[in-house]
Amino acid sequence: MTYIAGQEIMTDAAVASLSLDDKELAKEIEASVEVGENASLGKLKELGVSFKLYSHPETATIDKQAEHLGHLPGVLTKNLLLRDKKIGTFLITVLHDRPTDTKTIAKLLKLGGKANLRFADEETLEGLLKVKRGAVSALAVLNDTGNAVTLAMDKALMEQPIVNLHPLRNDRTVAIPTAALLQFVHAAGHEPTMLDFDSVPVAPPPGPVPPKEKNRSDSKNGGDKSTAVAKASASTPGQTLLGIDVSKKDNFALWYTRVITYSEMIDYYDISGCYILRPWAYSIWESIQRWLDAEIKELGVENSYFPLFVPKSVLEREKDHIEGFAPEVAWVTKSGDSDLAEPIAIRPTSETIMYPLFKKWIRSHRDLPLCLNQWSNVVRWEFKDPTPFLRSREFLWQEGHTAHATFEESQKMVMDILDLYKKVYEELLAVPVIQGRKTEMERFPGGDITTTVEAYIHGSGRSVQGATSHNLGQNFGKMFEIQYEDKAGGHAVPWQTSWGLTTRSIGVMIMAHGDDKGLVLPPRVAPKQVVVIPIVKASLSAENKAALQSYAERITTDLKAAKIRVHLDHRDNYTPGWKYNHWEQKGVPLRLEVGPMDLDKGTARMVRRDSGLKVDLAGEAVVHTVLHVLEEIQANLFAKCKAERDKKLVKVWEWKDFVPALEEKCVILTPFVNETEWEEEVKRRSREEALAGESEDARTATSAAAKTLCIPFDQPDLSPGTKCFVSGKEATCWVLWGRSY
Ligand code: 87F
Repeated sequence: MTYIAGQEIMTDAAVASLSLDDKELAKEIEASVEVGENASLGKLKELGVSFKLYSHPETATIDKQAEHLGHLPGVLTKNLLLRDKKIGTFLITVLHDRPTDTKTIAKLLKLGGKANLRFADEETLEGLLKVKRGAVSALAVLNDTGNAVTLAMDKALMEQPIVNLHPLRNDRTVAIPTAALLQFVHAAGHEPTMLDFDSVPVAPPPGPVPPKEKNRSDSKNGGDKSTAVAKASASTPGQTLLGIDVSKKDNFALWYTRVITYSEMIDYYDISGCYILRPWAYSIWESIQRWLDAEIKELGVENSYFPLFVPKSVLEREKDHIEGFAPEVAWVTKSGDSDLAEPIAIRPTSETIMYPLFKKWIRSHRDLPLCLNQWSNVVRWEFKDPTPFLRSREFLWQEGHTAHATFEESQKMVMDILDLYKKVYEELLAVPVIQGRKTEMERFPGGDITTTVEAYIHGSGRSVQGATSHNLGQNFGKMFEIQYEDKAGGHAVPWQTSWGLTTRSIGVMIMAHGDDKGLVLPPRVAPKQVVVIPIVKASLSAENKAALQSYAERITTDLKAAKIRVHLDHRDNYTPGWKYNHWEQKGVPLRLEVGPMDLDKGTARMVRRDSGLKVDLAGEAVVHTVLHVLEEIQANLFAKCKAERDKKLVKVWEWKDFVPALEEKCVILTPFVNETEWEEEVKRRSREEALAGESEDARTATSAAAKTLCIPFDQPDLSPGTKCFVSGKEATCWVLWGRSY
């Protein structure tokens, strides 16, 4: 449940299962704000702060809060009320993974060696802040009207855009801009003391525990990285690196959130479901674009650009096509304060924008084939749980639209494109896909045939539609009255196709390969394929430093000359250990460490991101080894992902084995009668049975139901008389089922 300053109510499906019904909750909040029962929300409202409010079961600890809300945009905080009888009482608000032992906090507060901080008891807490243990946050200073409490906040928190806090009750969490939190505490008469965790030696952040170096002649320099990180935090300001603090296996959704933010791919935005693609992510999109753009041009497709806006009358011209999608269309209804004469839709797809022009341009058989593509953004105002890349309200894609003289020619285009989509996934992103045709129920209703590539996410057990390619038949041609004079001088309607691949593909790749250290990028799309890290020790003479620097530069230049995307990280305010972690989180396929011993011996140490394997290379072998190993990593990622998928790809012949296989996170091939009623029945029954069962996944999942993914082109043998797994009728084909995104 999301509530924005009394104006907008939205369901966030990730917490929806835990929420009250939308209307009830909105009313409750409205009422509580008005009577001042939940004064912190009232204060936010009074200050004009936009906030989101999440409802969830009571979360008395930070771990519980993280479990329920860790996947949401913004950070969580740890909050403590500490007291020294002589010095005073402190409300401490720090990033959730900070060490909060009283000694560290006393040091950060600069209280001197004599301070004796203790956790305040419940009575003190309730007396001063009027809040229960487990519901404390910085917002509680509102109740400290006598200024008995000193508020101390994590300095690094100020760099975070959004913070999630309990609004004085621990069955709610409010998300506000961090700047607004400052505004709030100021308005409550508190000037927070800032705690600078970089100023005192603290333990290294949780997350990737760097392996101890063995047999590394330079281990004194780059050696035990956990020490390196600890030292980094201790000695060099601004070096704190948050590690991925949750494993992919334990909490997939939270892991994904951490990976995409810590790798600097995604940042969040004030509008739910809209995300910023940072350069690290956009560069991957550019790689996909570069490759696919060249390939579709080879097929004779030309790029073009059509407007973002669609007049209402045009969008609704083709009612059947738009009907099911209507709730997702976003509209512009005003310019300034004046209503527009006719509302204008923002394109959710461009059939209705392009086809009136197809009518104008296709007059003779000589105008065919007309094959256009556009790279653009589209907006679909989805109400399902948004997930960066996988389901966002605005996304980037290419949409291709072609018109042909014959069905055969159009179908060839459909299949050629589908093959390119398979290659994008398998050869660029290293994710195996299954090609097939959608069932009647799942196909795009505006067309005749929908073909698809379906990927599988091992970590969540869910499938994803990777891209689709449609044969539209003559449906749109008839609707838009596209007619041309054929060779015989008669009137003919062209056969059309449309096809699209979106930025969702990047999300699939992240989910498929990422690990507990962060992103793992396939070399073919990695913005940087190699990072070179010089191991420069403070004790090195200026002369040796310069020599090491130019050695690292030479290696970098050689790699660049071989067209390898390489980055030399020569920043002198970060330790090598910090840099190792940083580039690992960002998924760079290979790291080359060069230390003083390497300089002497003319070597470099190569470390693989996919396997962690380390090899010392002779200088002259660096370029060709790197080229070879990059290919090996690409192949290895695909093979690993395919093996994981194949392990979960099972055949089921009887209904009794179906839901148990789903619970095992399988994608399931079944003999099927391929009738819509039976497909609906499977959806209904699988949801019911899963929800009745014990499975945590099913109960918390966005959708517990299985749906058909496709009728794979690659059909196993179906001997005559084989029964459909659900209806008992004679099966007509093998169908692939799964839970999906
Ligand atoms: C949402 C709102 C309005 C999907 C929508 O798959 C319309 C639509 O037509 C809509 N969501 N679709 C189907 C899109 C079909 C087709 N268009 C070209 C593609 C690939 C690219």
